[in-house]
Amino acid sequence: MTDQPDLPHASGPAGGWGSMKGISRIYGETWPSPAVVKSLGRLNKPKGVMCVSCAWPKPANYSAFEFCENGAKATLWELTSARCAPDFWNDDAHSVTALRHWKDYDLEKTGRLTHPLRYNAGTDRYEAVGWDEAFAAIGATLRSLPKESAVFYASGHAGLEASYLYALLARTYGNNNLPQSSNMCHETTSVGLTKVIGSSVGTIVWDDLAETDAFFFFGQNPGSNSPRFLHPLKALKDRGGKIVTFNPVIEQGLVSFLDPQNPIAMLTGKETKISDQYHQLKAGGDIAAILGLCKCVVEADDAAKMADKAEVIDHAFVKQHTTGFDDFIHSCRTTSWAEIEQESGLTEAALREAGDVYITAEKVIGVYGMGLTQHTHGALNIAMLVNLLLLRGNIGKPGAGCCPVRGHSNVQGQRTVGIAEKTELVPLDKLKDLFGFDPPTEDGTNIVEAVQGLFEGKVKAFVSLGGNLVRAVPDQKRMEVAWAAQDLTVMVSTKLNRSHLFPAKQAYILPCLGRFEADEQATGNQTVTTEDSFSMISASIGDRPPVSDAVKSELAIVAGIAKAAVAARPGLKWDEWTADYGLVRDLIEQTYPEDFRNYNARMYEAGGFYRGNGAHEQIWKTPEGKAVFTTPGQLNSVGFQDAPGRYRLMTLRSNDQFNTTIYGYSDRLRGLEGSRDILLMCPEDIDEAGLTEGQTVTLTTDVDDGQDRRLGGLTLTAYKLPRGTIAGYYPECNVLIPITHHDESSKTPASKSIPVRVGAG
Ligand SMILES: Nc1nc2c(c(=O)[nH]1)N[C@H]1C(S)=C(S)[C@@H](COP(=O)(O)OP(=O)(O)OC[C@H]3O[C@@H](n4cnc5c(=O)[nH]c(N)nc54)[C@H](O)[C@@H]3O)O[C@H]1N2
Ligand SMILES: Nc1nc2c(c(=O)[nH]1)N[C@H]1C(S)=C(S)[C@@H](COP(=O)(O)OP(=O)(O)OC[C@H]3O[C@@H](n4cnc5c(=O)[nH]c(N)nc54)[C@H](O)[C@@H]3O)O[C@H]1N2
Ligand SMILES: [Mo]
Repeated sequence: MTDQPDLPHASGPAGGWGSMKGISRIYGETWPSPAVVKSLGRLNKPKGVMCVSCAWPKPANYSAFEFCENGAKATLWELTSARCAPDFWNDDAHSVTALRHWKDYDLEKTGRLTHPLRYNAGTDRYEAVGWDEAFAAIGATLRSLPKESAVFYASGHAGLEASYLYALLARTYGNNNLPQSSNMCHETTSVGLTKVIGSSVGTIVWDDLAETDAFFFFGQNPGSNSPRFLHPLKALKDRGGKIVTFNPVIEQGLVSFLDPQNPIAMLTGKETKISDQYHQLKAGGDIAAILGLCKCVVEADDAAKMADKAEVIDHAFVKQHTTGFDDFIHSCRTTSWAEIEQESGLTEAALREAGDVYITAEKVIGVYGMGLTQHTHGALNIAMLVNLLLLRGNIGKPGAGCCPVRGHSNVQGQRTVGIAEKTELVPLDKLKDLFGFDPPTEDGTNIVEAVQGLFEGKVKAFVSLGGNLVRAVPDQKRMEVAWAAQDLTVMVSTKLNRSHLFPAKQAYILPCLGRFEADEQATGNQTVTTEDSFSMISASIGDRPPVSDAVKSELAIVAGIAKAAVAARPGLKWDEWTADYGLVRDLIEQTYPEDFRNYNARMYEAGGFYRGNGAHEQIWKTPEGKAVFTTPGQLNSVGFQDAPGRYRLMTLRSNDQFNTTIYGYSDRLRGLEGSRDILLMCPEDIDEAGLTEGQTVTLTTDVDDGQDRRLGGLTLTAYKLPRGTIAGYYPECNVLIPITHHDESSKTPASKSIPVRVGAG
């Protein structure tokens, strides 16, 4: 355990002047108009714009500046004055093939896309095309293909209205092939949490943050990925609460925070210490670590019983609300501390110290992110965290619960309104009634299945509502070849990205409005809505001038494709819906009446309106009607054996990126500057491997399936990590992940524990 962790590389606190510098550097690089500052002031407020960055909730009692470093960067990046207009392609150096040698950062820097584009194989360039012509050609190709061979992917950006119609487009076209970015992200949550508490989303609400006694963090990095979370963390520390963190990397945001919105703190440099305890466990060591915590609870409960003291396990809760308790307790008692230490990489003493905090706190929130979801046994990681919470009744009472922190701003909401490949999640009968067609009943493909379909040549057309799938998925090298072999790629995008550079036989880039821009339709400027990590639904209204006259809204583009690809029927009113998004909200309300009651009025409520969640009320929608204790079948989540020379590679995000969008080369909060082509390894492992810090190394995937996966040119960087755990950046390392390496139940790629070897050169 590291009580006051000494940082591996010098870095200031999260927030503070560093975050101001980060924002102003992006301002200097993107040169948006000064009016942008006004847009920042509207962020995350009623009748304002909901941030395009992460899905952290928007408080009802908002502050003057309700945004963070991350949100400000994403805003400035979207509102850049740079334009990637059709004349970009006139430059001799700008063929599609040549652009493949550009870095992601340089592609993004070309600016916002202004016109619909079609690939011309003769010139190896994209060229401007009219919207009607593009829609007609896309529709004709889609209609000519077998229905099951087209895939409709969504990254978690687009609002609920466009997303609902997108799902309807796929179903009226004829399939449920609706994979989404959560398939690479929190699908483990959707599957894992549903199994154990009957809810696919987190159970806490905003007020719980102010009531809790302790946060337990497992593999979530608020400093980089959801910085507005740092405010409730600081508030907890100010009122004497505890924070305990489990993470192989010492993340600055979980060490200390200097509130950039507090002028006195900024001037005095008075930072808040965040984690009381920081446990650097092995990548994939969470099952053992949490079992250790549970063992402490069980032992303390036994001791209390012997001494006739108050019980430590909430037996009344366990009896009334759970099943599987006896088996689970048995595994806590019979698993030895030696095994737990071996598998977690933590000492019994450290785990007992963390266990004491858990036992002492009346109300605990368990927070997690990709550090739990992106493993072969990711769902078991989540079930273990739920076990820990259930022992003391920490789900469904004020100040307590399970808090998965979602990524994209509307990633959770897109699933809510029907972007789902699993038909059990969608009220198909309602769709049949509303629109007068027979929705396809066969499940569609998730991301892994879609990529496998691409590799096998079965997938022939890919429509993408946002995102950069070629860059975000595993097996990226194979993906580039398979993507380009399709008949059709259609990408609804704001900026140029790597997925555009592997055009299919017919390839279109359709540029869309960003969320800050006014969305003028026949009935006036439109409102869109999003759902955050706490299931709150909020309106968002853009007011900036559109990036060009030739871009369309996401909803208008979805409707345009649908009109061309799907047979007309009286119930399908694509034009009317485009004219008035309120009509689409009415349809959403009719499809999901419990969640969206009085939708058009309630969406303007400060902080959004709550969609509700059974588990929050201790109603467990599991087959057993109870919350489920899970007895672990193994003690680590990695799904492969340790072997000499084999390491567990974690793929990390820097503070200077939003997924595949790279803002720059500063990972300020980890003290790493200037390059993303690095491999982090602890000094002991570097010595043992006979390597030297600063030398160039190559990573090779240690999986024997006939594929050669390697990534060279990485500078070996000594870093404070547990033995055997190494780290590189996402998406650069995605060439190394086999598509078959995923969570067993949800198929979320296991991007936090890839078996690799490290070689010189
Ligand atoms: N600035 C910025 N913000 C973002 C994003 C971004 O790319 N940049 N992406 C957005 C998206 S889509 C998402 S999903 C979220 C992602 O946000 P997070 O869920 O925070 O995801 P990561 O940063 O990938 O990883 C989180 C942490 O897991 C730790 N970790 C790795 N392996 C393990 C393990 O085995 N056990 C434990 N306990 N910890 C482990 C890593 O060290 C890291 O600190 O952020 C969103 N916000
Ligand atoms: N190795 C590894 N791989 C990972 C991860 C990891 O931790 N490690 N994380 C995974 C996770 S959590 C996720 S969510 C996925 C992300 O995968 P994706 O969601 O597919 O990727 P993004 O980088 O978020 O997509 C960026 C692109 O979206 C487009 N875009 C931006 N704003 C808008 C908009 O408003 N509308 C539209 N239509 N387009 C827009 C731009 O063209 C931009 O280039 O990656 C996954 N891949
Ligand atoms: Mo994500």
